This record gives sequence, structure tokens and C-alpha cells, in this order.
Amino acid sequence: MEGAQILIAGVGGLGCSWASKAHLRVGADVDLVLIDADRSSFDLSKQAHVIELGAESNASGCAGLPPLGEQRMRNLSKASMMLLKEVELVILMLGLGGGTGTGAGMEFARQAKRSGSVVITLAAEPFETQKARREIAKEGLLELERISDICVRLSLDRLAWQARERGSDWTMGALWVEEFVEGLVRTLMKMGLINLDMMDLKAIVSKDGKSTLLVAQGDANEPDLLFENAMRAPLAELDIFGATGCLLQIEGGLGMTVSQVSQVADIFTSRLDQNAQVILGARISEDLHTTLRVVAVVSGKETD
Ligand SMILES: Nc1nc2c(ncn2[C@@H]2O[C@H](COP(=O)(O)OP(=O)(O)OP(=O)(O)O)[C@@H](O)[C@H]2O)c(=O)[nH]1
Ligand SMILES: [Mg+2]
Repeated sequence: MEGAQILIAGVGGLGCSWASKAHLRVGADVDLVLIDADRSSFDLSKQAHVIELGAESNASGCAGLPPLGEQRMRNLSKASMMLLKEVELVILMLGLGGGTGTGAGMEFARQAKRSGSVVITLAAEPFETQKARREIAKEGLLELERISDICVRLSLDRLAWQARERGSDWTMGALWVEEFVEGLVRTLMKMGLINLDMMDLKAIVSKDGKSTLLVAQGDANEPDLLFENAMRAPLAELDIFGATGCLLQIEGGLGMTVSQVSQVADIFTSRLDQNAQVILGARISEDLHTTLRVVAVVSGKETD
């Protein structure tokens, strides 16, 4: 899908922070929009389009009220629809539990769908200890799952725990999010050996049931470890057993062999439904050397 228009969108404090960091990794071919009521979020990137929610901008954001965020976003739909005009894929990032990410996030997702875009949402669920925020998040999540083509649920507890393990100082695990988005965008932007494009992505995500997305990187000679890596992702729900659709993109250095590709493909597809539709793509990227990068979009999971 060369020339496909990808937009990274961050909504609310956490969403804007993640989106601007992820955008730095993928460069100027991809657009960035930051949406918040709190103006300080816009200092995060010099290259971003910004949508400021509400007249009286202050650090209290949308005051923890999703309907307020939703309403403000709806009022600005003219500006956002303009921005979304040529966009084919929106990667939407937000933290659930506040007013802006939850409320404005779901309205922006609706607008993106209305404008014909595929929407992949990365939604962070509040910490276990944040009871009130988790209540707010619950409803927002249901709606985001309904609207988005793929809704990847991140657990802030798992993210923070892994960030500590990696010695990364940022408690919310931004590094993992950056790598995830980089893998996804690079996969979708470049042409593969076997060509994967937007139509393939649409075919997979149009299946009934839930979808999720895995991204993993590892040594080309250790496909098992690579799979384990993917399974260690800080996702809130990671059960791919019985899924009926999978888009698998495998990227490796010049030395990547057919046998490596098929080993990885076997491992990633072994838990799917026997009759699952699998779309496989492989690509050479010189900079990867002996590393393989795998992006798997898994869909058609039973809804629970
Ligand atoms: N413990 C902790 N959690 C945070 C912090 N910042 C964000 N979060 C988590 O991230 C979620 C989203 O927070 P924000 O992105 O700041 O909220 P927002 O979307 O800007 O919403 P409003 O400011 O209410 O309009 C929250 O529900 C928390 O779970 C923080 O500093 N500490
Ligand atoms: Mg805020």
C-alpha cells in the first residue's frame, strides 16, 4: 500500500504523549494529530496538527467527564473531517478513564469511520487501583471496540511492570508503544515480497468477532522465542486460540530464508481455527540484519 495515508492520532494526556513519541519513530511520511483540552499536550511535537477541545483551555482537561469530551469533539467535526479526508488508516492512541481520551477518543473514532478510514485503536486501561477511572473506562472501551476495526487493549499495570523490568524510566511503558507502532506502520507502508495491502487488512478485520494485533521482534533463528516475545506483550487480552483470520507480515534482513519464514508462520498460526484464513507477507529490510520482525493481525475471535 505505497502512498497509503496513515494518521497517528493521540487523544488526551496519555494519548498525546504516546502518539508524539511513536510519530518520532516513523517519520514525516505519516501524519500526526494531537487532540486535547489541555494545551500543554501540544508542546510535545512541532510537526503535529492540533485540535484543541473547548474554549476555556486548562490543565483540568475534560474534567474526567467523557460526555463533555465527546460533545466538544463533535462540535469540531468540521476540522477533523477535513483532516481525515484522504486518510486510509488511523492509529488512534488514548488512555481510558479520563474525560478527553475516553469521550473525545470515541467520537474521533466514529468520525474516522464515517470518513472511510480503517481504525486501529490502542486503548490503555487504567491501573487496577484506580477504581473510579476503571468504571469510566469500561463503558468507553465497549464503545471503542464496537467502532474500531481493531481495538488493542493495553493494561497499564502490565505496561508499567514491563517498563520497570526493562529499566526504562517512563512508568507507562511508552517504549513498548513506540516499538509497536513502528512495527505496524513500517509493515503497512512498505511493499512486501508478497504484496500485502490495505485490502488484505480490510479483509481480515471485517470478520465477525474481536480482533487484536501482535508485534514481535527477535532472532531469526529462534522462532519460539519470537513467539514468546509476542505473547509477553502488555495486552489486556491475548487469546488467539480459535481465531478465524490472521494477517501475518514477516520482515527480515537480506539473509532471511524461506525456512525461517515458514517456521515463524507455523508457530503463529498453530493456535488459530483449522479453517482460518491466513494472509502471509514477507519482506526484506536490510537494516534488520539477523532480526525478524513479525506483525500479526488476528481476527474473528469469539466474543466473550
Ligand atoms: N497513576 C497514574 N495514572 C495516570 C497518570 N496519567 C494518566 N494516567 C492513567 O491514564 C488514564 C488517562 O489519563 P489522561 O490521558 O491524563 O486523561 P485525559 O484523557 O487527558 O482526560 P481528562 O484530563 O480527564 O480530560 C487515566 O485514567 C489513568 O489511568 C498519572 O500521572 N498517574
Ligand atoms: Mg487530560
